[in-house]
Amino acid sequence: MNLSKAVNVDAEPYEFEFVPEQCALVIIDMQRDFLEPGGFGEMLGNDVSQLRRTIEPNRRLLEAWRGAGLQVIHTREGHRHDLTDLPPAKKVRGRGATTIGDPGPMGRILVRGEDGHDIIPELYPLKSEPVIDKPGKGAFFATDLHAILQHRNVKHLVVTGVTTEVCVNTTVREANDRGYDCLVLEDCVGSYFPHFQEAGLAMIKAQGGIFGWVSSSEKLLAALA
Ligand code: TIU
Repeated sequence: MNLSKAVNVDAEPYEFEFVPEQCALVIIDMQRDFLEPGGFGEMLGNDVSQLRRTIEPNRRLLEAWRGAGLQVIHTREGHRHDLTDLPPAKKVRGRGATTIGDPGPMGRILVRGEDGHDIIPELYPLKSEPVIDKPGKGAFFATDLHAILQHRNVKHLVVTGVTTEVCVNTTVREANDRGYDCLVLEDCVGSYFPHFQEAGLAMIKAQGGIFGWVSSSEKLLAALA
């Protein structure tokens, strides 16, 4: 594959064009805390099984992306052990009996270094793939993601992960304002709420692609083949 030759993907609102060597796959927060029982997602009152359909399409995409020699970046939402980067408002939001930093079956909830904070085994990062630890919903806030992308001359992002309307949407909006073209793959992003999945994707591609493009892993893989 010629990594400097532009590729076109069937997408909405119109085809997404990217140069493979200038494109990174950004996998958002595919952590046990969101996808397995006993973590942050369940603590917020969600049925985490809703997100698990995203695992296999992400796994296939990641395998193909790595096989083509393209760039991969992973993110994780979470906080320092001493919780000094946890806004008090985020700690108390939801009025849950258990909150961020409290002990759970996978360790302290949403705390770096704990089992629940780590990425699920199916999508585990390679040593060569940067992992961005972020304290917020957006992957650009209080992280070095923009610097890493700039150093690597990245201009286009393929964004996958969870959840569609929260960390995926926030990151796509942050990326869009920084000048990146974002392609979101509907089968590789997931929400605890079907209507937010639909609305979250509709908002991205509306108004001529106000925040970016929407396609599927099947269409992206077909374009790369
Ligand atoms: N609650 C919810 O839908 N999501 C988050 O809190 N974080 C991410 O989306 N990663």
